[in-house]
Amino acid sequence: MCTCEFRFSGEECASCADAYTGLDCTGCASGFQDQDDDGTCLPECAAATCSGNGQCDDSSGTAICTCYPDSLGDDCGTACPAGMAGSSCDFRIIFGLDIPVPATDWNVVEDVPYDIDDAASAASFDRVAYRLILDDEQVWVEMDPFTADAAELGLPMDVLYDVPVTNVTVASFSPNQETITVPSDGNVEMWSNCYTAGPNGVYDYDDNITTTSPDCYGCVQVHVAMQPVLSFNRWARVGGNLELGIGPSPTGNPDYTFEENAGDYTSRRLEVYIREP
Ligand SMILES: [Ca+2]
Ligand SMILES: [Ca+2]
Ligand SMILES: [Ca+2]
Ligand SMILES: [Ca+2]
Repeated sequence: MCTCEFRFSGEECASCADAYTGLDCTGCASGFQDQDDDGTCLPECAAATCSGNGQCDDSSGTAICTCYPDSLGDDCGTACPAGMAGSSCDFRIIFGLDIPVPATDWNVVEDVPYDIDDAASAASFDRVAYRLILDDEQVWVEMDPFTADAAELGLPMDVLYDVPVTNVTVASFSPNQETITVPSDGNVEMWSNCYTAGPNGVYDYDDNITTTSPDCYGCVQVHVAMQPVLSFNRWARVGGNLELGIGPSPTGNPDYTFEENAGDYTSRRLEVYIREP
């Protein structure tokens, strides 16, 4: 009876163990990898590794999942309770919106085709989060509240916020935006008005509201360290297409103003969450 070395198997240890292949069994079999070159082959990332609920990375030699904001577990196989999300499933959704392509002049809240609008049920909250899903990319950005009124966290119809925000963290599933785990300062730009590019001449984290023109263009933008993380514009405009982005735009204005790019994505969704202690 043989006790085989770890790469071998069989009665006389003449064949390769499951993860290995080759004459001397030093290669990784199909579905396995040795990205860290330590001689041990472990499963590589596959479609099922993260249960379809996260991103897989095996560059360290071990397949590791980073779960989307509404699932947990090493394999992202545990879903948060319905309507809950966040790294501890402790955020509750208050707005959900499947974003259309054309801009159709949303001027009052009744114009916005929310499929979830639970702001009225909100208790006091100590964190807020915005989540934008664009096809297989998404971003979750959370921060300390900039208002105590949950209704004002949705598309800003009769309020405007051009304010700094604190303790911002970002979970990103887009090559265009990094994940930010160290709480950072940021700012939000949220208004229905038209706006100008401001002192630096580009549309970005620091633009100027045209206060005399409410219901004119519209933006919901979250920025961290002067870089756009999440942008959703043009919803108060008549005509053209909506504007969406994760991270700064690779072309044109960093905050996607005037890009009219919503049609570049097949699925487009904005969600707003609060954490109620
Ligand atoms: Ca290895
Ligand atoms: Ca600017
Ligand atoms: Ca802006
Ligand atoms: Ca309008």
